[in-house]
Amino acid sequence: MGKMRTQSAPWRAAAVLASVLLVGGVAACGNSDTGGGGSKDDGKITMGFSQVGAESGWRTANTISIKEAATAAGIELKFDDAQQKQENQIKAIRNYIQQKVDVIAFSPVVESGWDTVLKEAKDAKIPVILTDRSVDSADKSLYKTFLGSDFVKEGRLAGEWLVEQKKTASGPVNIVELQGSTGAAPANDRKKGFGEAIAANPNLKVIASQTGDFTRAGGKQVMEQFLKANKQIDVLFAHNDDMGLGALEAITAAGKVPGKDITIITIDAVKDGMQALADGKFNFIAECSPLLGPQLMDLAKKVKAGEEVPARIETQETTFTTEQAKEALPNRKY
Ligand code: GYE
Repeated sequence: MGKMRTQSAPWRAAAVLASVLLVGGVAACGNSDTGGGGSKDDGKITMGFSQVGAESGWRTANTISIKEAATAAGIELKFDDAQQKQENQIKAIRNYIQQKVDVIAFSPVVESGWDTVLKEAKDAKIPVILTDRSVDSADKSLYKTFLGSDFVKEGRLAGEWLVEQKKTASGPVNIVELQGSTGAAPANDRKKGFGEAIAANPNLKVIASQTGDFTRAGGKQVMEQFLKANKQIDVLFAHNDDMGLGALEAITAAGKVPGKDITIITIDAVKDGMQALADGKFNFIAECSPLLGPQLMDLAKKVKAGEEVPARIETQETTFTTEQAKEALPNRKY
């Protein structure tokens, strides 16, 4: 206190204000709904996590990141694989509510249809963290934060690269698009971002666009159909590496050279995708990082402690050409 007296008036005012805020903050914590569902208070955090599935290399890397980060953070992880089905995710979340976990985290298969179950979690006072993909719920109080990429931006970066590559094209450039899983945020948003970017050049036309469900098998099968139905395909835009990798087989089987006869753009930058890019079979990848585990565990601790967290935490990402892939590949973690 002696020190306080020597402070100038503005400093004193600031100190008083700070202590008022501090007290206010503590009081708010006491009333907040982040208390962790009334589970036994042994100091240990239990997280219930509902994963989309195991549809892609990205997903595998994401699952490993989450499991490893939970162990490292001393968080007990209950993990469920929804096999790409929303109903399975809803079931898993209801189980976690019943088990009174401290935090629920999940990566929603699709964007819509979450309000009811999220409301159930809120009523049970269990905080929810969205990771990787978001929901379209209007009520933002149904979850604490969303940690993940900007998928519209990824699509836009892919489209902008193509616009630059084809800026001198004098005739039509025919693009086929392999979409991600129907209704999933990354499928909706990547399509949107790409579409907006290529509108800058009227020569660039998406002549066919279908879902390949983010899988290699899906990418191969749909690309086969595209190749049968369309004589001239100049560009493939695949919403993830795996579908692009599946499409490579279809393109080669059709007697075309991937990366040359057909320019291939994908998203993710997982190891197999980066290898295809380094080999010149892909031409461009917009990165989407699956290494969300450590940040997720940090957020879980903060949320459990009743601390404020930002409503949106965006993953930092880059893009790769063939030359850049060759350089980056030896140090890639996934
Ligand atoms: O791009 C794809 C995965 O939600 C960002 O899901 C993720 C996407 C990723 O299956 O490979």
